[in-house]
Amino acid sequence: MTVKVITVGEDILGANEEKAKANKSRLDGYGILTINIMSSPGAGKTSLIMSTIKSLKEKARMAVIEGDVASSMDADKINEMGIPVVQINTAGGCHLDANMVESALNGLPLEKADLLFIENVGNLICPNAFLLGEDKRVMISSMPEGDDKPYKYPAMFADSDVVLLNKIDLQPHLDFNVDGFKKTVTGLNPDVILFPVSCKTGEGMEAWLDWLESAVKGKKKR
Ligand SMILES: Nc1nc2c(ncn2[C@@H]2O[C@H](COP(=O)(O)OP(=O)(O)OP(=O)(O)O)[C@@H](O)[C@H]2O)c(=O)[nH]1
Ligand SMILES: [Mg+2]
Repeated sequence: MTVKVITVGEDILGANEEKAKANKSRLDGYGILTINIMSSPGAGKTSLIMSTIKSLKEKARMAVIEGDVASSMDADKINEMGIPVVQINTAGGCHLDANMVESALNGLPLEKADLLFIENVGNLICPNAFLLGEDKRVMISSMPEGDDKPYKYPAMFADSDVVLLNKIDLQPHLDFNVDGFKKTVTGLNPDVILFPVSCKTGEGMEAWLDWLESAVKGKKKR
């Protein structure tokens, strides 16, 4: 007797892809640029969103979806800034999926937004395997994590459009080989755009903001 094999992973991913396409066309209909932000826990996703909101709030109407296993701590911070936000709690789930994002979209004033940030669950293993309906994927890798992360978690780097190397203000305290890191990341992903930044001091943020602003404008024109 042959053993029955159920390929659950593929089926789930297939269904997710369909839902992600529906989310994307819904967001396209509003001309919203959607950014899926991925990183390990604590690399600076919420800090990046908050610092970007401060810089762009006169130029773009923003909204945020926060993904965490538990708590609404990140969403509370965004809410205090007066930006529409929905928190998704995955109750143990280690990534967001398109179904969760669809529910969150129902709670946001999409007709009043130009730019949507989706903060994924902090995890370097699998968030890249789940499309959400985003236009661009932005991965944050922070200096204290070490310069070997692209070797250990290659798919996350390979599947991102932009990599932000965050916490560069800490470089004097760390043995982090910036050139080696850049070489490994571009080896995995030749088309990647890499910005070294500090969400704390603002260093390097201008290049990120310029890229983002022109992406928002490009989306509106379509
Ligand atoms: N020194 C320094 N600290 C930073 C920088 N960016 C973020 N941090 C700090 O790093 C810690 C984690 O930042 P968060 O923005 O909460 O990270 P996160 O990726 O959203 O974390 P999770 O949502 O828990 O996955 C906080 O204490 C931030 O103040 C930076 O550029 N430099
Ligand atoms: Mg966060």
